[in-house]
Amino acid sequence: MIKIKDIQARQVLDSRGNPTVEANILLNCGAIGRGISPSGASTGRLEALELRDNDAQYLGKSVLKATNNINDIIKRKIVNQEFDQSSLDELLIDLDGTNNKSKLGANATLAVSLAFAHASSYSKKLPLYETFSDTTDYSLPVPMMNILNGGAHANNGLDFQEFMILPIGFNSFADSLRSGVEIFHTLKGLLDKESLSTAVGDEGGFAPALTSNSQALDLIVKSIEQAGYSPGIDVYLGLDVASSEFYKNGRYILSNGESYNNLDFTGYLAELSSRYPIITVEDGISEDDWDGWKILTKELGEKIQLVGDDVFVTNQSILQKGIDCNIANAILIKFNQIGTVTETLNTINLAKKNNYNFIISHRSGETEDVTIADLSVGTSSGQIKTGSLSRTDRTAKYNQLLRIEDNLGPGYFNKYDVFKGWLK
Ligand code: 2PG
Ligand code: MG
Repeated sequence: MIKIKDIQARQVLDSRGNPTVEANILLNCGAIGRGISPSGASTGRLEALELRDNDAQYLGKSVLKATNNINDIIKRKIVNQEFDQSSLDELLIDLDGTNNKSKLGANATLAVSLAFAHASSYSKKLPLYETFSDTTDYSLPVPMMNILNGGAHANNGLDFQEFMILPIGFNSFADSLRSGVEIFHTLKGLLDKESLSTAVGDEGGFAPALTSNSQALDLIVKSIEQAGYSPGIDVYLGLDVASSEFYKNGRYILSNGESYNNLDFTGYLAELSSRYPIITVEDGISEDDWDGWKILTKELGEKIQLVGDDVFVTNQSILQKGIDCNIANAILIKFNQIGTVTETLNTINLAKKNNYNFIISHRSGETEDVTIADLSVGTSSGQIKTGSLSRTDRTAKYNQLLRIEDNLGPGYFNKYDVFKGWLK
């Protein structure tokens, strides 16, 4: 148990220039820790609440209610008291008292929870990733790099939100990262040549005005080859369809006017994943279409990874329902969808126990906080989704993984077969 001496919260900015919550904790032993909450754009309906002021400041987006909750309600309960991570998180959950953190705000509880994780690892003189694990079973994750952005993260008319590369066939995280960077810059050259925009979207990937999902995938395959790598051997592809964004009245409606029911949309995704070396598809079906999820999982669940993001929202009880209904085979993990470190670890443990893959993920609104890099190593997630190869809010996480790899030494990259024989 560790005694907290002081806590201070303030409003800072995220990568989109919107306010977010930062908390700083000082322990009695002199250790300090800082946590900053990220923020999503294509959020799941059942995510924990991000408390915003909705007044005249920052176009309604200021978070002074949340920072005041920390500086007042939470501070009064934790200063001069002793905690470990789970007892602190339990107190935050009890103090909030709602099932979606709507009283204190998940942006407030998470910033405190993260700050405590940092302070406590500092006080124990341990790297942060060690504090997320009971074992020494670490691994460096395969990065899912979102090099072409669409959907709610860009204004280019692409329906799918993320077109990702997964450089799997490498011996180290550093080499995997290097290949991703080389492919990213090669893609830039290809776009330039075709007079397409090389401006980037919210997660640092390019956001050119393309006419179809196939055109995006063709460009990526070409850039992998031109960079000197083999698609489907060294480097695989991944999609975040974020289909809840274009699911209306029971149909999946694309911007070219095509409209599908869940069966046909599954067929469309199956066709794409047979034509391209796609190994993972996130939110291929909407969070409001569990029947569709069953169809998708039956059709593709043996062949590729099917990731639930909006549908599970890092929530243990929703994931349990998904497991019971046999939907998806993987979950995306985002701290701020649930609001504390302990609840996040509980959801991860449930996924592990049920043989579901879990992927540690950033949000589209990020900051200099790199905790997710440590979380992915400490929990041996095997995969991390943290954007493209530009913008410091994204590359900061990759840089932290480079530091951790140096610290651990060789042999930790892609150590376990998280792709379960899905490699074609
Ligand atoms: C997602 C995330 C991160 P957002 O949908 O997976 O890429 O986006 O943070 O906007 O929900
Ligand atoms: Mg998603």
